[in-house]
Amino acid sequence: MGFFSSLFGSAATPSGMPSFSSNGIVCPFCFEQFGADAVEYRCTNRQCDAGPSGSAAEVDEKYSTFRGWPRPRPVGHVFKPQKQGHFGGGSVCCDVCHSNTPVPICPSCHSPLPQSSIDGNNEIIAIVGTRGSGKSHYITVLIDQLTRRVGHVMDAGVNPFLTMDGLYNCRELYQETKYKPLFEEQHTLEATSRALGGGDRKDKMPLIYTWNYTEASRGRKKAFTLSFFDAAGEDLEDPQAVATVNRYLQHARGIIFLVDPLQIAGIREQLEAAGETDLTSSLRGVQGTTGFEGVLSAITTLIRTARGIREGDAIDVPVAIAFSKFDQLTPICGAAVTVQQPSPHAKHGAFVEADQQAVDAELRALLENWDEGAIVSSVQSNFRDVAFFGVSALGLHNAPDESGSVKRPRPLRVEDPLLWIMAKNHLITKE
Ligand SMILES: Nc1nc2c(ncn2[C@@H]2O[C@H](COP(=O)(O)OP(=O)(O)OP(=O)(O)O)[C@@H](O)[C@H]2O)c(=O)[nH]1
Ligand SMILES: [Mg+2]
Ligand SMILES: [Zn+2]
Ligand SMILES: [Zn+2]
Repeated sequence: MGFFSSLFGSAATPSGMPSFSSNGIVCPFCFEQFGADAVEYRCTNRQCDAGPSGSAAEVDEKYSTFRGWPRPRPVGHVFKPQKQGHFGGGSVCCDVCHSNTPVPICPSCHSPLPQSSIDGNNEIIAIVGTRGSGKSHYITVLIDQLTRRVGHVMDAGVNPFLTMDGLYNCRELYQETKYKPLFEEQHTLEATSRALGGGDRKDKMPLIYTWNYTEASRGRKKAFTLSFFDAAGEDLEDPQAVATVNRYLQHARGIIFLVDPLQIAGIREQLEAAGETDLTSSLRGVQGTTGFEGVLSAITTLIRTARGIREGDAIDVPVAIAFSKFDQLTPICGAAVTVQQPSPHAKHGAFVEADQQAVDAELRALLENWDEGAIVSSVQSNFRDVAFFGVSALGLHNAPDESGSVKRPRPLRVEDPLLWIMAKNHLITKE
């Protein structure tokens, strides 16, 4: 419960003040947790010479390692504030050049911290799933929807986080690694690289946005950080590598578990019986994967260990089980009407519970029909709060051809799982 109380705790903190709740701050880059007084700063003054005169500029080993740079680079003098507990650009001065525009950074990875994270308002939504389940395409299309449509119609500003010194620029990162290949070149994205192994890891850099909104009840301006980390399915299937995403899961406010319906035997049989034989293009990397059950158990074990929740006790993090590539299921889910309709939530400016319940009921019924009801029970036996969703990143009649070409994505309901988690955490209203 300490987890959720941190959210409410910070909501009660006067805006602009750091939250000193015992849970402290979670870095949206490395997901390490620390107290507000541990925040360090980086001087942004290019003339600032941190070393003894004539010596080389200070290299940042921590940040270079985090970014996977082959050689450590100087990116500005790092210091701890002299007077603990002072926040905001104006109140902290560089101990060398006395410049008063330093940026707050994470003590663990030296990444710049958005103000909303320093305020303790971090919303880490973990997006997990087996290899090839569609995580990268989903994140790409979800971010496009959030920044272009959903935020706007919900009266929220969804802004990519960037630093003035250009060290981190979420907009560019998203454009280069996600938007350009999928929306402009109209080609499927490559399988995500593993977390370990060094090198330039642009596709493993979390994409960080701030969601700025006005609190409905009190009219106050508020903001929280949304951090999207595109894990590799491979990492989630390998018990050794899964530790690297451990912290990410540990601090998640909610989990979006993408399930590739084509990886589920009962569904494949239905599709084959319906005469759908060409499923190959959406099945990249499926051979030899651990499958839904394996990843589910790896993730539940991690969360249990990290949060000290005993086997048998339900985990209280909301879990959205989202069937990806739902476009492929049209031939076999004739009875499901709601899930095929456009998402109503954003238009209403609130989360429409009736719609979510209808979708959830449809999907549970479909799973029963397809003899896959065991999926429902296995998720429910571990998590208290489970809802089923159907999403499509690419949209109807847009499955990639053999060369991986697609048309511009026309997504279906990609925002629903995220909005459900946000509503669960009282960040948007329900109706
Ligand atoms: N029909 C259809 N196919 C999709 C959709 N999204 C993804 N795919 C297909 O599924 C493949 C895998 O998707 P990715 O997003 O790369 O999967 P991933 O979960 O990121 O995979 P890893 O990075 O290996 O863990 C893509 O190359 C597409 O062929 C969708 O909405 N509809
Ligand atoms: Mg991927
Ligand atoms: Zn960090
Ligand atoms: Zn300085």
